[in-house]
Amino acid sequence: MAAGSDLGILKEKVAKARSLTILTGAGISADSGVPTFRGADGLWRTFRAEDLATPEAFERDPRLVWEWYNWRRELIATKNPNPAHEAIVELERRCQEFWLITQNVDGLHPAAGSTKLSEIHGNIWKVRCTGCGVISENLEIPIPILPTCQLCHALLRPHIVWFGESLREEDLRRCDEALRACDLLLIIGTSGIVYPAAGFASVAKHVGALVIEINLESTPQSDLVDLSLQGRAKDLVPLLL
Ligand code: BJW
Ligand code: ZN
Repeated sequence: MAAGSDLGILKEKVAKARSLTILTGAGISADSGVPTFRGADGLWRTFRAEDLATPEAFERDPRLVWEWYNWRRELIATKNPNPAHEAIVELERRCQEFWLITQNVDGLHPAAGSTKLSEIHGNIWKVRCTGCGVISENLEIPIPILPTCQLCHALLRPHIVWFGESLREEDLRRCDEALRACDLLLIIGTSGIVYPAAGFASVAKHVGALVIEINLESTPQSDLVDLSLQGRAKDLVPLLL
């Protein structure tokens, strides 16, 4: 848990920020009951990323990959945004120049009401056609396996960025803009291992922003950031308001 004086300073910095950028990861949704990827109860303890979260895995066994996504969609559908997601919506409302970058695919930020955001790893409630590339919302649980495109009948895939795939150009451009413009970057609940998001703290530091991390534990970025607050996102983020 952070010292009270740290929180006081941070609250003031947040209130005075000219341009605020926030990067979130699975830790913020852990407080809603969505499993993280790494750590003791993380998804990668039970499932191998190479078998499920790569384009090669989908090519090899699309049925297995869709079964995994159906299981996750079923689980996420029962979860709701928590006070940390809600506090971020309020920060967006208060700060004129604001951008939220989330690695989360669960859709809990938009569900809470965030509008200025990039979901850089995609969204589990969207599907993309492997033939014509059309992206559409799909809230079916379960999705009938194997789903096909109504337009061209090719196989649909989850609209998710898997390992080895590039992030969308438009998202990368928008994130870069937000990171270079901000005077305060808040990094919440990410292990800071997966690129390119793992490099975002350095970009913001490079342009002179104050960088603050909120996490249950230290990360590879902890030595680089200006302040590292240890605790649960749902407890700490609302204290910034
Ligand atoms: C709490 C908490 C609470 C818990 N309160 N905190 C440069 C160097 C080396 C490798 C690469 C590189 N550039 C690219 C790569 C390859 C790869 C990569 O980074 N690999 C690393 C593993 C080394 N990156 C890519 O492939 C990316 N593409 C790309 O860069 O394209 C160009 C390129 C390709 C290949 C080579 C070179 C360039 C794409 C990455 C896509 C990531 N996709 C995933 C899975 C999608 C599947 C799905 O969700 O359906 O996205 S991986 C998984 O990790 C998921 C997450 O978004 C992502 C990040 O995880 P996150 O959010 O940090 O979660 P955890 O579980 O790791 O951590 C949770 C944290 O919360 C912990 O710290 C806890 O302590 C904390 N916590 N409870 C506060 N209550
Ligand atoms: Zn199609």
